[in-house]
Amino acid sequence: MNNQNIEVWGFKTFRPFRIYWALEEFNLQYRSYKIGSRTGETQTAEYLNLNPKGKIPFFRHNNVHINESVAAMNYVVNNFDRPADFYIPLSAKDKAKIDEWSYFCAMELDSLGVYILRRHQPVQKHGLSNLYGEAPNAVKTSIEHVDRMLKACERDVPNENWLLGGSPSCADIMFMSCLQVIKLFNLEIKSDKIQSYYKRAVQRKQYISAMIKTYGHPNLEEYTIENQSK
Ligand SMILES: N[C@@H](CCC(=O)N[C@@H](CS)C(=O)NCC(=O)O)C(=O)O
Repeated sequence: MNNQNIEVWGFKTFRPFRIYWALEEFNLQYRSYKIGSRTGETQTAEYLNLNPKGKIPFFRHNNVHINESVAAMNYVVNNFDRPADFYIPLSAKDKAKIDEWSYFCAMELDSLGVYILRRHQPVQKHGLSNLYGEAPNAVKTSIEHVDRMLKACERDVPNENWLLGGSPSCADIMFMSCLQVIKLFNLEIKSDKIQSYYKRAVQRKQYISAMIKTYGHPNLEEYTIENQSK
């Protein structure tokens, strides 16, 4: 497919990161607009016309407009020339496994985990309780949920390589994007296996390029949560 005119809106947070990592894996040229959520930039008439949700990320390729990060990541990996070192599943089993990781990450780790925490933590702890209300029990149970879900997926995290074998796939993009936020919020990752998977993954060149594009730094340690987009 023609790879001109790829554009991404949004930065400083884990959801645009998913798209940047996919684009870097596919070595595609793209234009990125560094706008943050809740800065007012997502609420202009011009932006709302592009993305009525008023959120980031937003992805555009010619007349294809996508306002969900997972859908945009999948669009990139399914529609451009496949690089040798990125795994696109061919078997029904591996396709299902990648879907399983993607939905698990989007639903259990992101929506029911770190995003609940983000919305209801007190502002001093980098939450948005000023907007969404304090909810200590929701915060407590979301932390417990992340812990339980990491324990549940540990069995499927390999001791070497990537989730589906020798090359990264969308499963890794999704899992790493969530592990990033889990680390930003200083939640404990109790599993040594997941810790060592994370340490391997952050060394990948394309991951580092996507980190720089998203956060302005190659690694999370140089980045503080105060800087992150909401
Ligand atoms: N399901 C969406 C979630 C997008 C989302 O919530 N983005 C956050 C920043 S990472 C945002 O723009 N929040 C502002 C708001 O909720 O108003 C996706 O994965 O793209």
